[in-house]
Amino acid sequence: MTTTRRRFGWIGFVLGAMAWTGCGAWEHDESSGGKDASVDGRAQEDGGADGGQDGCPPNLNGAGCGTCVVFVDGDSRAPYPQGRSWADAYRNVPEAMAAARFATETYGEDLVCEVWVAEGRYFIYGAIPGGGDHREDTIALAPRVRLYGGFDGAETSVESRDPRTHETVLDGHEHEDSDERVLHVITAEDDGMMDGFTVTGGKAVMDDLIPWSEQGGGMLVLDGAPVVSDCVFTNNEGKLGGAVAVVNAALDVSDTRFVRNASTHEGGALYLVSSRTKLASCVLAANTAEDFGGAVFLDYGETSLVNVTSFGNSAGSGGAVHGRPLEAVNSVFFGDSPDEISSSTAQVTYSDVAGGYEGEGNLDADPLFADAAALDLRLLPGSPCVDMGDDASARAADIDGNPRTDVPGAGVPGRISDMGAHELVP
Ligand SMILES: [Ca+2]
Repeated sequence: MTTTRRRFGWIGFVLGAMAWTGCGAWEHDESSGGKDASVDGRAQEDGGADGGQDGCPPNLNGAGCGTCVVFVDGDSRAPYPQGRSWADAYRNVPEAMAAARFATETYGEDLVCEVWVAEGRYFIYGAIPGGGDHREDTIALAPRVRLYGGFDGAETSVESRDPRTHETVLDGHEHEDSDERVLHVITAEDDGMMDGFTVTGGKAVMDDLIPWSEQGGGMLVLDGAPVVSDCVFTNNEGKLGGAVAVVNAALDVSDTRFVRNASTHEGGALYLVSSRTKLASCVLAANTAEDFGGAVFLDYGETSLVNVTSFGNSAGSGGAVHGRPLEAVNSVFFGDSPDEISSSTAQVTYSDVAGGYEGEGNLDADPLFADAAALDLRLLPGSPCVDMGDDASARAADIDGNPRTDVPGAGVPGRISDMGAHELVP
């Protein structure tokens, strides 16, 4: 695939000026020009205080150089950044991902690299240098590389960041006022993970010369089993899968919102073909498809929805979900147009489905969202969905991290979990 060739070209661009000489020596290649000599000089002068460590390659430190973190901050003023600390942060994500990928592929099969991205908006179109088609610029997930957003830009651990406070946006546009957009903001052709981002602005439009150009404006998954958690996909477009397309691959998504994505054909938010995809504690809201599956289109494979709330999606058929085979539990499908679930083989249980759906524990009732017009889909006290889920299927916490809570007098005695992405905590 063209994007793969360009990605490896980019790694060479970043790291070609340096050479690993073994036994802890990371030296500059003098033949490559004076600019990188100052990079190497900085690394030797302030490597320790800057997050690096004497004798380790850039981004590696700790015992045996076994810890790898690559920093990204759009406000970084480092003249020749190597991503070794917040002060030395790269200014864009693809550059940092290339460095992390290089480290994992070079320094051992057990090495895991984390990429820490500070709050702000990162434009992806044009972020990868070179003369290629910038519509193909993308953030390529990779095995053993963990991509984290939501940092203020001073943290020293992943646990201390807060993505809800420090929104970190991966935007497929060239800049704020540009009509130029990438085909896929994120691409996965193997395992990988991302957590704590807003993904927006991708537009997967058909181009006969570019394979998969019409699938997954926000994210295209073609192989492996990547993991997405605590993200928002919004205002992405595609012919097949406005936000995400998964074809012959797996995807595990949790605590994630898909809002106002659009497809000109199938799958306003997600297009899943021969995939193994699980959505847990997710919201699907106000997505549109002109033909099938306002939020989700699926065909073959295994698709599982656990504690999902679907509202305000629309399509020609299957306002929330179209396709087969589907398994849904502890979920809410309400206010989608013209219908909720259009599927010949769906197992739906312990769920609230407008218009009703055959299956154990199902309801047909207004879920009483807090403010549906504003897409605030938390449950109000008195909601029929409270304490009506199947506890064995529910995750321990809801999309906001609230624990499962037994509300006295609500639901079925002995049951704790609510239906939908949100747990009512009185
Ligand atoms: Ca409950």
